Amino acid sequence: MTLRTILHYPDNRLRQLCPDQTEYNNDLKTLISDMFETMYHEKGIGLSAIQINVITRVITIDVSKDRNEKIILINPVILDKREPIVFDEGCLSVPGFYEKVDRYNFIKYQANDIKGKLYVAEATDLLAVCIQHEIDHLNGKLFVDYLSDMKKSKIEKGLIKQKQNPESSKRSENPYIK
Ligand code: QAP
Ligand code: CO
Repeated sequence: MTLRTILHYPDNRLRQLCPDQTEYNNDLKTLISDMFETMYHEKGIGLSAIQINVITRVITIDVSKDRNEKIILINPVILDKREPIVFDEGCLSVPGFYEKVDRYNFIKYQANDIKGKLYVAEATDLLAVCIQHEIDHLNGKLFVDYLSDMKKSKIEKGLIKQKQNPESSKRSENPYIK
């Protein structure tokens, strides 16, 4: 179990297109357990491997109140999406900033499990939005890319300033955990 460092916007390493995860071995198990440890430590509900600088299509999620419902998505693909909604989103790679993003409130998706077995499932509400957000990461996309240039550059400047003066980086609680 190892806490990994999370990359922060505007780090260009977050902009890579991640290739499929093809090996289902102990390295993958270690990656996933480190991702959950890091995600829980940082009070996140979703984390993609690329956020800890591992360039592969692996996602960990837990949107439950009690933080005990682990979801693993490997090579996820959205098969169907319905019910457009606007959702106020944040990201562990964009700490302290939240903005509205257009998403879908229902998705059907496929993914591999930790043994490589393909499964199909449906998700709604926060889980559905979280999966859409995390799949964007696998394609090098961040929620700030949906915002106006003005909002985006404000966030970029804020995070660069925060890095130069780390005492100002007071991390708030994640408001998505009810
Ligand atoms: C992505 O985000 C997400 O700014 C996961 O100070 C977000 O876990 C999907 C976090 C919203 C759907 C809806 C952010 C924690 C965590 C922060 C997160 C912070 C502390 C964000
Ligand atoms: Co994110």
